[in-house]
Amino acid sequence: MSCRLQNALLYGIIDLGYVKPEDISERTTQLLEGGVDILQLRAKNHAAEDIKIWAEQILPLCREANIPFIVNDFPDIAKEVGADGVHIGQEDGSLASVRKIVGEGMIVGRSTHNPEQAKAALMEGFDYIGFGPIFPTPTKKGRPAIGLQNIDEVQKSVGSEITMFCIGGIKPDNLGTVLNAGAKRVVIVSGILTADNPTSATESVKKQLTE
Ligand code: TZP
Ligand code: MG
Repeated sequence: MSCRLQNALLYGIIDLGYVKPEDISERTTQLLEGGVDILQLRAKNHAAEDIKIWAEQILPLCREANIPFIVNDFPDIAKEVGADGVHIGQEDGSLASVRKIVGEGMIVGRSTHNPEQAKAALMEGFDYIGFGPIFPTPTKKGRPAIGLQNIDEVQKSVGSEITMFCIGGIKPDNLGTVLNAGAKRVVIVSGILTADNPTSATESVKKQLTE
């Protein structure tokens, strides 16, 4: 599993802020066909019982594509459905508290918003970090953009030890700037989900990441 994580360049998210429940399977298939390397279900302000149902819907599609499936915010749901991992934010408690629920084998990722949080996540033992928001983004309202200036340093320090994904406001047309600033891996949410053709949007960012 850690090898699949280490090799991942593009992290896709099925975010219920952009995807209607009835479109979850179709959108998942599009992202997988386009070449995401890891996929998360993120459903803010939705009931846990719905999130569990959606997770059970997405999981077999990720299994078929041999892609790790991550559940945002809910370690217990991740464990119950047999997901590959769980993602938590700064306010979601310690790694130890999540490990108590999911055990040792599961991927656990942490959102980080500055170099200090990134280093703390490494020290605590998280498997990967999200680092951002790099640019302002409607997907995470109220969270100020941190800009490009720390990417290189954090990628070289923390990112040489655990997998690091830059996140926040990244689109096909500004991805080059993020890569030039030192990023190696990215999470793209609205930049893919609001595209006319999510499959080709995914393909085009994947191409930029692999070139
Ligand atoms: N964490 C930091 S920025 C962000 C999250 C979940 C939102 C990323 O979404 P988008 O649409 O790619 O800016
Ligand atoms: Mg959270």
